[in-house]
Amino acid sequence: MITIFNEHHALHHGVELNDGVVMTCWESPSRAELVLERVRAADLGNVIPAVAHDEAAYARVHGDAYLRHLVTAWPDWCASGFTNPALPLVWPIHALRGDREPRHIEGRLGYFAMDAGCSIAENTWQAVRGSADTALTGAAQVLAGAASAFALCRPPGHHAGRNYMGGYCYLNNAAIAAQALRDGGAARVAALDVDFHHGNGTQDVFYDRGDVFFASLHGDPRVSYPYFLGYEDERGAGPGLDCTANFPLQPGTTWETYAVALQDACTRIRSFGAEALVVSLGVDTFVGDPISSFALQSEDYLRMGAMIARLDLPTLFVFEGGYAVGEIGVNVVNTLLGFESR
Ligand code: Q9C
Ligand code: ZN
Repeated sequence: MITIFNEHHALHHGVELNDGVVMTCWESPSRAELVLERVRAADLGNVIPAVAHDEAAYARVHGDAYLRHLVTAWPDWCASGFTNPALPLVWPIHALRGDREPRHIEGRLGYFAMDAGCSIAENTWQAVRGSADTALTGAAQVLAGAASAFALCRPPGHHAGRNYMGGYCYLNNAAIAAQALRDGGAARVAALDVDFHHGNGTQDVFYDRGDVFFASLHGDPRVSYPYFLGYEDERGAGPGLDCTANFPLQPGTTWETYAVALQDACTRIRSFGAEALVVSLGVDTFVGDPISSFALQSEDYLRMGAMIARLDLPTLFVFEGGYAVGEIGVNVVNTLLGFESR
């Protein structure tokens, strides 16, 4: 399996609120480097650089005003006299006006964000677009006939919606890749999200569409981030009704329980008639993850990969979360090796 990698990912290491204090994010450059190291050690296959894409490819998934915000946030933040990483501090929740984009950068940051997990600094945009380019390069590999590919994206993408960032995610790499597969000729595409956290952004992008199926296995939103999406009764809308499937799972979930839900998700994807598959591959389901609560073991990822392979679809793996850096390489590469063992 070919791996796509963009070295500019390292230009970005954000800050987030942790225990009431601004700290560097769990989502760190070392994550991608450790996965790459394991890809090489396991001889998974060639590693190729991401091909730069035009912003038009991102605009297939994201709104123009949001993309403009991503490009101008840092210069506008500096022009307002600020000097530290940009973070939002006010959000247009419920009864407040969500229909007006403020002009001031301080207001705009909240307008286009779901949380304070996505800081913006001088080189953030370069890393973010490089990550989307990594996914797009992977999609191109699959469209060219590769049975599978691994987009080693960083920063991750599945929490980013059409018009907002959140949870370390700015552009939705998996959604952009799924759309590229559609645009490249696949009539029906499935996005399977196995990150511990619900893929709220991917669900947002495809919720009312009948051509892209979205399935997510994740920590129950009653007790797990992102808290405000990912319930079982979210099934899609309009032409997309029953093209979204959510599998909320409880803290402590082991492979035994997880496998049942994953099999269900795969059955749904098979009956949908997908011609290509994008897997949002987060390994924060690992028992040792510092910010999540499932209990998968490293060997379970071999089984996960093998189960996904049984769908027998051209498959693009897109890297998402996973914060147990000691085991992150083994867990990711085990999934890919399990897939290849089919
Ligand atoms: N203090 C992904 O896995 N914060 N994003 C959790 C930590 C947000 C996770 C609380 C976690 C976002 C791509
Ligand atoms: Zn996650």
